[in-house]
Amino acid sequence: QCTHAQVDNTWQCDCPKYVHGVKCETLGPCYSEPCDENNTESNCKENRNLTDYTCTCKTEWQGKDCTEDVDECSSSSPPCHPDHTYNCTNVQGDYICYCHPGFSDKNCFTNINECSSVTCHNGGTCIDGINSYTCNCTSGWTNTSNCMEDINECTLQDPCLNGATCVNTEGSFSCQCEPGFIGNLCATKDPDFRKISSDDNVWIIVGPVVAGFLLLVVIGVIIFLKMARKKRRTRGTYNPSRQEMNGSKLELGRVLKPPPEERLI
Ligand SMILES: [Ca+2]
Ligand SMILES: [Ca+2]
Repeated sequence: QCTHAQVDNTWQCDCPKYVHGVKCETLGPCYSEPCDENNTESNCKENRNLTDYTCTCKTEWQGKDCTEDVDECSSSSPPCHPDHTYNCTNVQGDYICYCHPGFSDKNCFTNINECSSVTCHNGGTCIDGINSYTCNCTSGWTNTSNCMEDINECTLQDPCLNGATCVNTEGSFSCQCEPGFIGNLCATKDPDFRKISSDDNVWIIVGPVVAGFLLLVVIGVIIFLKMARKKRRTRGTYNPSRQEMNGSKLELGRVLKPPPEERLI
């Protein structure tokens, strides 16, 4: 596309890319597109006197025309994380980092958060590890099953004190205290219970026994007295039941006889 100025006999040409000269008669060094277009960041650049060109390569490529692969794995600073990678493999135009379990991304820098796919139950907290996680369970739950399994405190180490009965529950346990003890673990002596047992409780048990004994004595005395009267009436007759009582009547007689003697004296 040229225009000719007749006045001063000059040409003005609009040349294609990398074509130079007043009449576009000179082809520049980039005209032949020497840079590999897939491997370059920007267009080919020519120097001022059109004797040379420069290709700006992508990082994966090198060489004048960006056609040579860069061996990233052999470079002075390999891209793969040194501690998270067990192998770096170079390929044309790229490289591959083989990450240790638990790490991800192209260069193995990311510690995978295993907690993102885990639920710790019953109020537990997930702690991310390397290729692992831990459920920090609330008390009463075991972390072997993401805090879903109850700990049987009673079978592990009976926490109840002073002879209390341990009762396991989901996520906890309880102690059924022996009389005289209170508290969650039955560790405390019940001060009220102490008074009852030392004073009142003795008489609750002993009182009826004593009362019953006294009652029996009174009844016995009454019966003895009645028998003593009947003894005189039934003397000389055969009566097994009376005779059975005679032993005691005789004793009673002995007991009863002295008073008249005393009176006689
Ligand atoms: Ca490479
Ligand atoms: Ca439990």
